[in-house]
Amino acid sequence: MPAINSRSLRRRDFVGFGAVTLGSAWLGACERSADAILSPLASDEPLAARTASPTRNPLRIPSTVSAAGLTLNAAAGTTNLGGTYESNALMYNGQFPGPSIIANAGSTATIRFVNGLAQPSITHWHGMIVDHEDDGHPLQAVGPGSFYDYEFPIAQRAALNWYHPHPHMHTGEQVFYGLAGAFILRDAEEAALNLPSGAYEVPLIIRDASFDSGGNLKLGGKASGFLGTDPLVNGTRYPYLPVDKAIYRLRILNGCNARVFRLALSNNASFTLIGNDGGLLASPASVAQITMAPAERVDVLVDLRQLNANASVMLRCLDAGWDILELRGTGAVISGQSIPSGTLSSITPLVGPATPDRRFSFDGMTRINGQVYDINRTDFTVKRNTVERWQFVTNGNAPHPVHIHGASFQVQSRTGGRGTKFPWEYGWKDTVLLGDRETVDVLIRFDRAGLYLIHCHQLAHEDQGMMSNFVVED
Ligand SMILES: [Cu+2]
Repeated sequence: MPAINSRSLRRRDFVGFGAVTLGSAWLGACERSADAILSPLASDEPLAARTASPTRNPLRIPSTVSAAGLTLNAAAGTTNLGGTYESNALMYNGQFPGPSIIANAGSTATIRFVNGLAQPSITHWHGMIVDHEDDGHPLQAVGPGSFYDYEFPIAQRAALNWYHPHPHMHTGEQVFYGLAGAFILRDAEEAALNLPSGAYEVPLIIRDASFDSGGNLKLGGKASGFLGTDPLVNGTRYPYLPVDKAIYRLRILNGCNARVFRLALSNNASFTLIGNDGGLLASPASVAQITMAPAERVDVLVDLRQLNANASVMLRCLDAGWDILELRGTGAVISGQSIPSGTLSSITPLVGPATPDRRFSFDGMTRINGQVYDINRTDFTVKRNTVERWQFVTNGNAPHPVHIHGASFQVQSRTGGRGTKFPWEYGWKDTVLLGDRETVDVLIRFDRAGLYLIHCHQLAHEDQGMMSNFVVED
């Protein structure tokens, strides 16, 4: 295994940092939640169908920051979730979700993560293809009051990636209480398409949550995974977004711990799907519904050019019965936009073996190929610059959103279960949904040597051990 902390200056004790603020009572409650998620509870979370018409709150749009010279300070605080909803939270730079990090291809990210939490933490840049020292592996977690310095080139195509904690056994809890944010990459290929931008490009971090009687976020514990009672979009309860008569580009991330969304529009219009985890698709696809597992992203255009003032369209989850976001018309007319057709991007197919090189069985709620995660154990090694075919299977307890660090992959096939490769599974992916009875094959090639991870992104499964270390070597 490569030396993990060879650049020892990256991490430092930060004596005296914020120590006074870390002992609040609610963080104690947080610790108990962490215990709870590791043991099954008797009751299921209710799947509340939302039939009432709540007062809606303006959708929060996270502030944007450059990836160059950024400090991300994770700490406990309180946040307004819209209207009168106030909650305790864990936040990056006091924001829920964290600020949207923006970077151009060819630039360099220099980011200091400062751990102001009462637990170990480390930040993983989900979807970013970086060397292992910058990947946020749980071995790199730093304790309360310490920091970790990242420096990596942005050497990949435009995409909506994101960032979140990745400490061993605490990821689900820290993500649930608010530690997540968008990491948006830009490049010339995307810019040439003249896609809707500015106010017409909207990042949507969609997730579920539950609350205690005081309105504070409350993480219920179930080994099989947390399902919350209400949706939150960009940290807003019951959000609405004022929209012009225009085409909107929605950059959607499923930021849930466990819930799979089946998204649709209430006017039965289709989305124009233009991208996913790894950036633009080769060509647009018209889809009426999109299934998204935790950590998956989609990039869609929604045509609201016929939406009159005060009329609205809901972004819905058909499975939960939720109106997640109201798109509320202003009546203002915007001209000069169009829905692209034809080629969006050039995607070179990976060429690799027809039969699997490796098979990963996602077993129960805690194991891959029969083994619970051991942070100090390397489970297999992979040759750099070699295309391999990896096969994912499960003996139940899905959904298992399978996520790989260190490379993007191309989905080849899904047999059994839903039995098809969906339009949002073309192009480049870093997370793919493995359902019960399904077998999913992907092709993957690693361009960097180092220690990386494959794991289930259902965060209760991940924290309970459904994760595996591997080393890419020359
Ligand atoms: Cu899983």
